[in-house]
Amino acid sequence: MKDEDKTVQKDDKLAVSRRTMLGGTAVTALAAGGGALAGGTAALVGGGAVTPARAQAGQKSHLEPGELDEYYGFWSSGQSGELRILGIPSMRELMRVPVFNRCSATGWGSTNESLKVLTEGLLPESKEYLAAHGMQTYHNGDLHHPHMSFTDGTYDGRYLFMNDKANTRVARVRCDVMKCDKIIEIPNTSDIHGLRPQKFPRTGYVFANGEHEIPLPNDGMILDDPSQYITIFSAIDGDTMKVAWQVIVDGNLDNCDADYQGKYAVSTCYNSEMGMNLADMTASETDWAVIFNIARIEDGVANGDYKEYQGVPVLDGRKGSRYTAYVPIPNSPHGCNTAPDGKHIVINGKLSPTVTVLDVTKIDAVFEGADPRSCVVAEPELGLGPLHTAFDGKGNCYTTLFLDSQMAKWNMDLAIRQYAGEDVDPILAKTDVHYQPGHNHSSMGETNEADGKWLVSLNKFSKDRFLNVGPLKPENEQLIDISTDEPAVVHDGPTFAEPHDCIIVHRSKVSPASVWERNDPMWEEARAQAEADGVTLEDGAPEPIRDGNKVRVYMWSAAPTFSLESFTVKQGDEVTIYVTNLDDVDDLTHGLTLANHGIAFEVGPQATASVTFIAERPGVHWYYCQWFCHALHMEMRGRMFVEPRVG
Ligand code: CUK
Ligand code: CUA
Repeated sequence: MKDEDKTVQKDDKLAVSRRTMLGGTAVTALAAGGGALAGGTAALVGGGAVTPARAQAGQKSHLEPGELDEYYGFWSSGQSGELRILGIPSMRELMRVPVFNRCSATGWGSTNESLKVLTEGLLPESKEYLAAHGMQTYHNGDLHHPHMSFTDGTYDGRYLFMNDKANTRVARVRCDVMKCDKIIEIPNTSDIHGLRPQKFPRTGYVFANGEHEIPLPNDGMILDDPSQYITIFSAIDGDTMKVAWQVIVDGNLDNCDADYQGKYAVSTCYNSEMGMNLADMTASETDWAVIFNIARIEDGVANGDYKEYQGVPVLDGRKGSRYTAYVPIPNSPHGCNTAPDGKHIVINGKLSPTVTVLDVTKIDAVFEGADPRSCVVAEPELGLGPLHTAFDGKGNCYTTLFLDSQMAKWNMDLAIRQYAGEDVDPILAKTDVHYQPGHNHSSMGETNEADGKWLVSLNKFSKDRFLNVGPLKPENEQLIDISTDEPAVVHDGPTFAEPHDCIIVHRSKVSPASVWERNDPMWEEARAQAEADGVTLEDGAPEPIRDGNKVRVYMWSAAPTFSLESFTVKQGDEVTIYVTNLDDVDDLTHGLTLANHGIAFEVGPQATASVTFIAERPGVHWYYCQWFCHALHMEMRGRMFVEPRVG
């Protein structure tokens, strides 16, 4: 592709890159019927001194040192299992928030506080499995979809919710401190994929799709009998992080979204055949979008029309049920995106070159018996492999075309008119992306405040876009300026495995703290234990507190010292070390690393963190602060003496 990047010689009449030309030609061909010509095409026919689209970009994406971004980007990391925070438009990575993974830097997965979050929501059968492997929790996750909580159709800055496809979990991150505070495993289903919060009146529910079909209960009594497999749609209460109800559906479930009315949620289904192999899964020409009627489901729960499995009311929403409607959609739809106009939901075709637009105002009639397809108001053909659609709030939609490696910009109104029989072409532009885009997301695009400024295309392959780093390549996430008629790629952003989805949130919606509140619930167990031991976390204790073979060490940190220069325990003791950071200064994080014990964790300003371990190694072991905090940071250390077992 290198040649395509090069600008054609200056004396060439058309001083445009080959890529621009290819893109432009496609636009010309596609727009021929509709007359909706975009800027790029005009530039081509004009000839002479034509500036490439890149230079015409309307907004500044490069920030000077010290300049702050206008948006937060909350990024999934797929199989890395963490949440990432980027600045948009600079695409600078600002932070990594461990969620389903373990983190060497922050101690997520080894501190008592994080282990509580990681273990308390596990199902008994997971705990049994993990115990058999000497594990307290899963060490991996597959985090695809991070989405913020809503109030009245827009982000409210309270929480971020995200799925774990690998181990069937849903997590919540607190936006005030950007730490995960709840993780639950979802019962009765397998492999949570699509996840979206309720937009209206508030979140409310977090909707989560179980992707892979399993028997219910999945206890080994049914094995290779797919006719008895089911898939489940779950509604989680975002405030309590408890599963409120579940609905059994036909086929499997992929992605989902909610409406702006608080009435419906919609999920795509790509295996209506219930096939167990590729050929069977793609055999049928038609799959469907499943619409969930929230009021009817809540009535069903209130009236006892369910069976309880693992403490959750499970309703039967299979075909013919009053709780659901099945809208036939061409083969294997994937993405599901509600438009900020509050009226339309776009179902992305994947194996079909089309997207299907549902009109939510026509869904009531479907539940009263109208033909399910009567809520379809447009089905434009966009190109090969449409996966996900984003919106600019001005009536335009941007759909990723996985196979074409393009972003199709199309107009909702034109698509509806075309479907109604008018001779118009809804496609306004096609932008090359590099390469094979999955999700895309526009600034504030999944809210009623979509502002049409930036679009990010999350591309699955980077191939030749960066220096070669070996067989495993980064993904390539491209920033696209959508503020002008012709979308322009303005930035390549390599990322490690493998963001599927992201959201772009205006910075006015989020205001994280710089210093923890001392009474934060995160360490409430530590506080209770200190109280029981007659000490405070802030004062610490001069000596370890012994309770049989359990020993508790309370210390504080203040740059550049720990309150204990040393402490002594006995071989075989179960030791818990609590560290409370007394510094209350912006950016003054300490840490505690205990050498040769696999222990390291972060203690933010005014935070408490703790670890528990067995002191099985007699001798002198240094602990040190691993977060550079002071000119005397290297001196911030102490010794643990472990007396050998006698006899
Ligand atoms: S999915 Cu990965 S590209 Cu998990 Cu939202 Cu579509
Ligand atoms: Cu405290 Cu480094």
